[in-house]
Amino acid sequence: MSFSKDFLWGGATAANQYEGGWDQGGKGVSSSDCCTRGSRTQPRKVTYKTSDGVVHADMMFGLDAPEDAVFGCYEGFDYPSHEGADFYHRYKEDIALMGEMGYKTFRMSINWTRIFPLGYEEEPNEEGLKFYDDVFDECLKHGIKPLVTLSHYETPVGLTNKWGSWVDARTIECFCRYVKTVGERYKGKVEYWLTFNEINCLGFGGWMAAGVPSRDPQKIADAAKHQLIASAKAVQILHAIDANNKVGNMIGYGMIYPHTCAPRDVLKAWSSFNGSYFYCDVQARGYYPAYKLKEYERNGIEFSLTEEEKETLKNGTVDFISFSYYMSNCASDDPEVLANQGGNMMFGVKNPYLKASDWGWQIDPTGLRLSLDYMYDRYQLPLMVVENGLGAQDQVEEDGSIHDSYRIDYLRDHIKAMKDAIEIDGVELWGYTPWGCIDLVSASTGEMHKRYGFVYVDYQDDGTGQGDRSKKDSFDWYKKVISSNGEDL
Ligand code: BGP
Repeated sequence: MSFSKDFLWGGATAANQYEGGWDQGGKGVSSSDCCTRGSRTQPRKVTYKTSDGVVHADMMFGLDAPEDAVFGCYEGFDYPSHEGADFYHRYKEDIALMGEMGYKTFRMSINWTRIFPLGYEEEPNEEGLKFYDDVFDECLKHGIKPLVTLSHYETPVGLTNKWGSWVDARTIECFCRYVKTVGERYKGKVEYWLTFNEINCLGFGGWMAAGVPSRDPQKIADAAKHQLIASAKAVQILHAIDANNKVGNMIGYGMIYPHTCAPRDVLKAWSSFNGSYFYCDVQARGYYPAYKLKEYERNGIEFSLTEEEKETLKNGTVDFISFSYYMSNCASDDPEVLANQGGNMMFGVKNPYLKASDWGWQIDPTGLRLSLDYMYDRYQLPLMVVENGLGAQDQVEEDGSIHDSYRIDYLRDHIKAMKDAIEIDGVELWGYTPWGCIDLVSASTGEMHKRYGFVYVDYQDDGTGQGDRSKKDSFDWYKKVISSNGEDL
């Protein structure tokens, strides 16, 4: 036996890409609502207004908005994540499909702006609270335990427009009010929580991760500090509400190999790794690591913590660690290699031993085993893999069937790798929730045709389609995996 008898098999989604109903039920505007559709070659844009008119700025790398920018959804662009995959109206149908597959857990997020539309109100929006009550009841009816991300790329734009979102310490209090509200409301219904999705994205994707409209390193450091304090407070709030609550963090992770065994490449890989570990170190250990403090000092970043803040971090460490894993990366310190090699997504150079998805994400199941081993060794805490999967273009046959053997192969190999990490290396793994278990909008491109699901959703990039659901071949396969507790792959 490798997977424990109560292993949490399931699937993962996020409100900003799945839920839709972006302006219904009293919901406010969130950071992702202001992002336009992009493509593999065209970055998504964020829209804001200044006295000179509407600006469309690169969501990831080009965003440095002036102080007077007012973010919002302005005309002239389509916003596919406004509709998502319409979970808002179809949650019963979708959760029934998850139940049919035998899910033990369903990772989803609460959209903060459904509860506090501007982010800083004193009183919550009852209609929003009621929606998630219904969703959680539906999950429990099917024997599915919700795994809830408190903030998944959906920061209230009200907070950005008011004071720059997480750059300002007052956002901590707003977030805590939100956490307390949902923690109390869903007591007994939700037991597993995650604080911030891929918190380590803040360094290069401040808008996506936290509604931060700037790339200024000082502002990013301030936002990181405020999020880390908020995360620690959230852990304490949820523990105080219910001793059964288990609160984890969530980081975007993946092995970073040295491109060669040249010591300088090894050093480069090691220091690149610190970028992934920093947030996790604080959330799991309760203090800032030495390498980060040195980096701030070197780069002239102002940073300090009061005694009270230090206590908060110390007393708010997580119960478990969760991460997303799609690919591994390679680091090189050789200028010639860097100049001549195409990278793997955002970092590093291409690994010649690995194949890649159509989006250039290099496929590496062994990297997942190594990631689990590294994480477990570093923190000695239970782990969950809360995102993993293959984004691909699916072909619907004339009879409506979808033969996604490539997806099954990807997932099978990664499940085998998890199994080895448990059986051979002794890692404690609580659960596995493949990403986009039902098709949804891509975070990086804002498109529909990069699909991950076991369930196909008939929406296309141009907004056509009826949103009908149908099962792919991987649906029955995953059902069998769950019913055999990972033995029949
Ligand atoms: C992670 C995010 C998800 C998800 C996933 C896949 O970084 O947490 O929100 O979207 O990546 O990425 P994409 O949608 O760009 O294929």
